Amino acid sequence: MATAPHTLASLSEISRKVADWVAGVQELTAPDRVHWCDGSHAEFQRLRGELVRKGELVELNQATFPGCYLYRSDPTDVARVEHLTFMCTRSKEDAGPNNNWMEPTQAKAKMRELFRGSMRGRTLYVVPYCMGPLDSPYSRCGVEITDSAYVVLNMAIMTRMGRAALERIATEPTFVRGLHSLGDLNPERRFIMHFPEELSIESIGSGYGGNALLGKKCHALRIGSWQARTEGWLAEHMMIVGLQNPRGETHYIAAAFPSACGKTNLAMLIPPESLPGWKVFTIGDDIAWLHPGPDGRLWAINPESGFFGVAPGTNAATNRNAYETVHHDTIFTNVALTADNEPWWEGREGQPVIDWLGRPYDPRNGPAAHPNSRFTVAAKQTPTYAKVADSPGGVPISALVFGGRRRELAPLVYEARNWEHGVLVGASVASETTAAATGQVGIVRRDPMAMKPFCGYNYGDYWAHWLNIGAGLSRPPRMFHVNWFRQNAAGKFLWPGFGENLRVLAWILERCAGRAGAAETAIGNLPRAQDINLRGLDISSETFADLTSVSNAAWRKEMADIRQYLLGFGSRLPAAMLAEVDEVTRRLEV
Ligand code: GTP
Ligand code: SPV
Ligand code: MN
Repeated sequence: MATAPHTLASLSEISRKVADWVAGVQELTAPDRVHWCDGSHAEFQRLRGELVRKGELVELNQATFPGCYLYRSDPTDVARVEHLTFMCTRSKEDAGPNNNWMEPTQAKAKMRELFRGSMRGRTLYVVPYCMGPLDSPYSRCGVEITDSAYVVLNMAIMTRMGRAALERIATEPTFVRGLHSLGDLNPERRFIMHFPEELSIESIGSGYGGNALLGKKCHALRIGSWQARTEGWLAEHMMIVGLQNPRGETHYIAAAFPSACGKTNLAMLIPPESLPGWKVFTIGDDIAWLHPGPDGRLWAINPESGFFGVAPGTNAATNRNAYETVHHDTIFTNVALTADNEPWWEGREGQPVIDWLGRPYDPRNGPAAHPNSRFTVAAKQTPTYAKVADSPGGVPISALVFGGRRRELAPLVYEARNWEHGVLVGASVASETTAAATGQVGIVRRDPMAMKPFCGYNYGDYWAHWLNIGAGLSRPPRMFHVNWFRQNAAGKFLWPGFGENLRVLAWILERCAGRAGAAETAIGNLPRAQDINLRGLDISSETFADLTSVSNAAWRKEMADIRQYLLGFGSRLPAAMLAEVDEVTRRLEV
């Protein structure tokens, strides 16, 4: 039988609504050329080659790091900029005290002037992408328009990008519109604006990470959390990992930690030798979209397809998995170089000779790699990457874990009594700030559910939504809080962390199965030394006691502080949250 010749529609003809939008943006930004991205390997290589020829990408040692390149961002453009990030909702209350707010018409007018002619002399790239597996009903699509080829390369790794995404967009009623331009990279003219009511994002003046890869924090979290509330699901700053115990049972955990607090490392953890028989399956390292399933459980997909991970601290001892993953086909941003033209960062073996700014390394200038230097790499390169990560229905979650970086107060792990208490535990997360965002590092701030920079609406409404989601689950995950970062008086971490964190996760899963014991405290249930497998771990009983100590006096102060914080959300705060605070406070008094 004769077959019709296989013709592919040109990309610009696949979706009328995308093409119309592109035409409007083209008129405003005046680029020299327009390129519609098809997401092919050939396209990736061609764009990468162009950047190398222009000197924007540095080819690394291809013998030891094949397919690896270094990108140096503008020195003033090295992290997310929370003070320049806005939620532009019609009502200020809807954005809430947790967000910067600008009136949408005013924000639009301001951005219009900044975008006018901003792509002159440049190429406008149209980047259609799908967040989540292309065939998943949970996935959501968007199109990013950008004038940065580096952004295109990163989006190609981080999302399902190209023709197939555009074909899906053509069949759906809506898509998220993300307009991005490097502008002049002047921090005075840098803004990241979100218009959730019309599912759009406008970002100018930065080419870095979450400011510029609009599928990530802007779409999958800020706009995503808004869409999720409307549609009855949750968009969270969570990693997802599967753990198979020595009996062969596999369970999935999702964990929310603030930026640079251990999600990527936990997603790729390597079981210590003294815990034989455990297997780890990596699903996601930064974002989880959680949907109530027909079986009353919560099901998670990772909307991303790559990792934009923190480089410093990554080595064969802490995270051999990540270390091996980034040895080929990886884009490094703002790392240092060795004499052999290999990438280098603090915590890696060898010596830096060129720092992240391209200068000869001099320790008097500070760290060789920028503290927020990163690698961009396809998830499927990770040795532990799970097949189910591409499953359209996601994976069922047995436990939700919240955590922060706190040198004091928060114990190694504790379990919430129930969902409502768990929502308070999540809302109580506080953590030391890190280099992932500009500003001072090491200051403890409240970061509920690790979503302070990413929740696209009023936290009061967000907690109400969390409470509603839980009320609708007949088999809700149990909820926990962990802290890998508690320190002794000398400033040394009490817990070895990394692969050894599996001991804590194992206890968590045994609690979910109703098999592990715990001590009840006012703040929740904690493992005693006999409840958790510490075999083969060099830790004294005093240290374990310190790690799991709960000071009622210190926690009374903490709860008073949390109450004050929650009251700041006024009438939007669900009464159930204050009832939970009352309950913990009452337990602390006895
Ligand atoms: P984002 O990508 O910014 O969201 O960060 P993340 O939460 O994925 O953090 P990541 O796993 O990249 O870790 C950030 C830093 O914390 C790195 O320097 C790690 O080496 C360090 N780290 C991660 N896990 C542990 C741990 O268990 N203990 C200690 N002490 N450090 C850790
Ligand atoms: C974070 O800051 O939480 C990150 C890096 O994952 S960025 O993509 O810049 O948001
Ligand atoms: Mn993150």
